[in-house]
Amino acid sequence: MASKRIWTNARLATMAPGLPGLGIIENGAVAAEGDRITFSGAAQYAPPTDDFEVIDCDGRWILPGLVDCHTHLVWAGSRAREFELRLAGASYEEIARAGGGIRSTVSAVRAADEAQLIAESLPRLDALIAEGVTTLEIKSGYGLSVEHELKQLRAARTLGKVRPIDIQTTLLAAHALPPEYEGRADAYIDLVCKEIIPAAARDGLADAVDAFCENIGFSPEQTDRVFNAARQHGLPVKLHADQLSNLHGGALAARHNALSADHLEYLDDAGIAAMAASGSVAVMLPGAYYFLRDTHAPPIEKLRQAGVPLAISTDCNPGTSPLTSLLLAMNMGATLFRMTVEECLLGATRHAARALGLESNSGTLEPGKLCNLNIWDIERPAELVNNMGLNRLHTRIWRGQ
Ligand code: DI6
Ligand code: FE
Repeated sequence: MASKRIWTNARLATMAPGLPGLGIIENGAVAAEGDRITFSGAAQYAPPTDDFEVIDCDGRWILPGLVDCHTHLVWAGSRAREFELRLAGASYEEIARAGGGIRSTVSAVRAADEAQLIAESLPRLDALIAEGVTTLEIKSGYGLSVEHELKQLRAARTLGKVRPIDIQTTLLAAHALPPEYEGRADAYIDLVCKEIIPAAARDGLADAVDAFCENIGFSPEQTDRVFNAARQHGLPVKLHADQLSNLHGGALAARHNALSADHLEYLDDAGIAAMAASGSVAVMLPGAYYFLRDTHAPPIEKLRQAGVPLAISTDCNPGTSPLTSLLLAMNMGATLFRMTVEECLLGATRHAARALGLESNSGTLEPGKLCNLNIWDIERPAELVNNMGLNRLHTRIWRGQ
């Protein structure tokens, strides 16, 4: 029989859509059978505790497990040298055009076997887990060939077997042009559409497909082709859109009913309207904005007015956001993008789950969802956004355990 556990004497921020704000319940309880929540609400309505293992939370706060919905967590090597070059005045785009940037990580990833990729990625994963992340998206995009993209995706899937966390994988083969395709971007997109996407779909290694639509990445036309191929293989899409320039990526993503469009620093009004109509989530990545010392913030106020759901994520990657703290990402969302505490917390739970198509399983404390939750030693949820570097996680529960 499935184990039955109940967490009592807790204050809940359920993030449930039926409730206002954070869905706060002051005197609450959460019950689970096996890996699913069976009750979440006011203590007075909780089931009798007789056949439950009872965990007294001593008045602590329970929030849903954190969801980091946009990362490039699996890579090899370091780009700290590039960081020094940028500090000395070089721009990210200059370094990329000179063959550094993403391509230098591509060389390191191609040279590594799966075991090395896993070993190098585990400390990053463990940092996120230690802060209460229970669902994590990991993209490929540093292999850029059938063999190496699949290797990266397999490493990502394996991480979910060796640690207590739900991993969603995204194929980002259209991340950069591999050196052997220099000057032949359309031929590389052929490879992505005709070989890499089909292979990842065949092996069940990808839950979604992403692309980097950018002047230093791929054009809107090439992105369209990638997304059409993804659809043919039944895979949902998401997009790195309008990060460094306005290529109307937000609108393009919306046209393809993307789960999300991410970055969006240069998103324009038409893009906002298109995203509002499609229901795509806008994923904010303040770590990259901070690390690149960007000054063009995404149009948060207009996105808010248009009712576009906002998520927030680390974008953990070696070149533009070597960030392994979703808590700090929330702090940056508030300080740099002027997101409210409520937006940051919903953005790292309910809306992040939606950006992964996981809204029926994760992101809130509601009956029927996976029992992924965190017990925090805090006075109020705003502390999770306010603190910079202090981790007040008391207990992390993944799938009921
Ligand atoms: N946008 C980013 O910020 C990362 N990828 C992307 O498409 C950068 C990845 C890197 O520099 O290694
Ligand atoms: Fe990214």
